[in-house]
Amino acid sequence: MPQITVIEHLLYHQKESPMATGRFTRLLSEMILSGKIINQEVNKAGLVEILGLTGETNIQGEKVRKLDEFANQVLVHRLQQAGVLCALASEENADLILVPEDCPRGDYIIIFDPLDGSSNIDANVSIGTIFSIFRRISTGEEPVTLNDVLQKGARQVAAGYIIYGSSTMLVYTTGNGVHGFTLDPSVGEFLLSHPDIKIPERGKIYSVNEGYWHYWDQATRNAVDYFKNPDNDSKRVYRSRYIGSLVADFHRNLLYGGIFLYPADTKDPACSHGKLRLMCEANPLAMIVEQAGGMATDGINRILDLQPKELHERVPLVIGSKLDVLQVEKFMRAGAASGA
Ligand code: FBP
Repeated sequence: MPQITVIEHLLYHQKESPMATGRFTRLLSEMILSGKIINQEVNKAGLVEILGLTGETNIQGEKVRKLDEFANQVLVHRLQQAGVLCALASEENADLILVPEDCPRGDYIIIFDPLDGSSNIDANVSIGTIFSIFRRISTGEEPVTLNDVLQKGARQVAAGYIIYGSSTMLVYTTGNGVHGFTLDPSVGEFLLSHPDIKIPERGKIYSVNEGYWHYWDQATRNAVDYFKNPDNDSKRVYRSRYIGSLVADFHRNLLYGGIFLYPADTKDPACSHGKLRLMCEANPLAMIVEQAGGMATDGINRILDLQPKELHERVPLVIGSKLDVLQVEKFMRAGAASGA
């Protein structure tokens, strides 16, 4: 396969859309550079004073890790001065981050989870950066408001993630399929390694934290139970795989086929609507999985059709191979109908 860099890939696809101005390529270049800087720090985390906690607690009520904070600072700094954004939102920041007066601005809005799976950082488990890109709604001199950001996922113009694992990969979509690029450390470039990724229609893997079984409603239990003995058909065995790092679990299922679930549960009031964030986790991964032929729901409703009400709202997430997600929907609808 000819060695195509991600920027060449972007420029090639940019030609296909007459409206293209190069501003999107500029934005993604800043995301890519930020990813390379974060990757450097992640790779040598055990050698430099960057493991462990900062002592702060973030808007999610989570203890902030030093690498989380580092990744967030790199992204905010690089993206704010990119000249193509009017606002940013981070999982680590309670409020919208506006572009300073003295910086050139644009119409794009980016929402990101600087380091997903951060609870796994110190144990050298794959983690990732997730991003979602919209165009602002308001026009002209009007100030950018939350209304510009709280758009349905279906209005995303692009989404992607960078996974820092055995190799570092960028996976993104602009609505023209899903493409994966692997970072070649010897040239410092993300090179096309997984063109036009398609997720198998039915998987062989289910990923869910079964440690929360006792906090699930009956419909959720029935759905998860299904993957342990699908249609009593011993030939169809699903393997259980749960890394506890959303990007890593999602990426594996995207390539191999499978389903990831983070249902609502009663273990913690904060998780009564699931743990994962709609804007910076569910929406971008939902756009990617749909572009790869898969599906993403909150158990019943399409994630990309959900109207966000808050920047950090949580949502139950069922995502992956289409036939597996539809299977879960059957149980959730039956549960909703019977009030189980
Ligand atoms: P953050 O690290 O970005 O807060 O992400 C949340 C997360 O770590 C996901 O990556 C993962 O899927 C989930 O939480 C694991 O949660 P749990 O430990 O409850 O299974």
